[in-house]
Amino acid sequence: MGAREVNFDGLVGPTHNYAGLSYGNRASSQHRHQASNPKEAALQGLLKMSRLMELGLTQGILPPHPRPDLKALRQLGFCGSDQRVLEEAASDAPELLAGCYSASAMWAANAATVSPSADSADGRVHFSPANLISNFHRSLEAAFTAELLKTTFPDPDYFVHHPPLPACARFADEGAANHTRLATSLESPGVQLFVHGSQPGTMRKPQHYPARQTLEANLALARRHRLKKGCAFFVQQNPQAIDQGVFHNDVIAVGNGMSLFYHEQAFAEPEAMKSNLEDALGTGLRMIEVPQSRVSVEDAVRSYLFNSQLLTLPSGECRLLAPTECLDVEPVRRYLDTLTATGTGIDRVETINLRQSMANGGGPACLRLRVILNDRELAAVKPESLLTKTRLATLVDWVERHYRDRLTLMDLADPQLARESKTALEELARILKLESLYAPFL
Ligand code: SUG
Repeated sequence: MGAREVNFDGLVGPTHNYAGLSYGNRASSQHRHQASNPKEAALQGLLKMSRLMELGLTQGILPPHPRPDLKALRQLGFCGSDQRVLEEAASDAPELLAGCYSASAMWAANAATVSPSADSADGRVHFSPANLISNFHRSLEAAFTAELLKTTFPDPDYFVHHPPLPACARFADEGAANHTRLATSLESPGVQLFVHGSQPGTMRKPQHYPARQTLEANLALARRHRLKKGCAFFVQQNPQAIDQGVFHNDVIAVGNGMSLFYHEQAFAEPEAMKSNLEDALGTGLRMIEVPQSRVSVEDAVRSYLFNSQLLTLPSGECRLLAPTECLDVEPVRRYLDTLTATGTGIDRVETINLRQSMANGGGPACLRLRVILNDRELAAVKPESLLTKTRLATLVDWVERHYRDRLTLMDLADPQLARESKTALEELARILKLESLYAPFL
């Protein structure tokens, strides 16, 4: 039976803003308090989805989470009418208000870890929503994500939904941003590479910035996803890379099929990793290692070269969909000029403008959750969650009508913004037939 990789992209929500909430994510800190353009951000994301469809790929969508999260603000002690809650939070704790307004669920790579049925002992696709406990604003995503995934992949004959891991530092989990699958084909069992930033009890950890994924979380994920023997590999991120702004492994490595494209300094023990992967996958494996002498870690972080999407097109062509910033960083531009001619198996490089998301540290790969589905599983996906040209046009029109083209942190205090966001999401719920999912949250 055929299988395909479906990218489920997070649709940017109407409250996309730059609040500088993610310590260790350099773009987030650098753009703190700048004005954002939610309309442009959402249209850029939709254009990426449209491009992938044009290339012949199946594209899914994960809609924005309800924001502001008034329930969270009430949990934190703000009370009274919605307006009062927002006004008090704006004057007493603007950072908490920004957290509850964040559109960070757009980075769907952090929504969950997904294992395809070919790798699992029970032959089903397994989903574990990430607990995202390292940042307050992101921890608010887990509950809605869990419900959204159950609604999107409803059939228990094909899909297994686990709850997020326990919400404590020991099991810190940021989803597929630290997880890659390599395999000879989409249908056959593969190898899942789980990457962690810290391992309690060891000295090898970052000195400045937080490690957001633990080994214990990864071990639990592989266990609950019932991965077949020899299918899961656990490797540590280079702690020095984290200290240079590599807050997720997908900022410095991306895998697809039999190719792993990564920076020389991405992993703590690259040689051991290489030989283990070679033993498991055999001769067809392509380890495309980019040396520090060609692209420094700093330039990798600035350009998000490795946050590209590595795509296999229906023709068999391997295409790297990279952020436009790669052309702005000279060593990266030069590296890309030679990439297709050096026997890497990458046939073509294409760039895409996602500057609104990039300014918060989210590139092409951050915006999508990859789900490998065979034909029967694909047929069991909620139909409205898959994009068609018509649905895409409806969503573009919806964004055009509801989104602002400028948002500052001052605007978050305005109750009108909360009303606008609610109205927009109520209409979106009707478009995507998700009324019962949104109702308890709006
Ligand atoms: O978790 N930025 C996100 C970016 C996530 C990128 N995802 C992947 N690498 N897969 C984060 O740091 C910034 C929000 C703000 O500052 O307003 C933010 O949450």
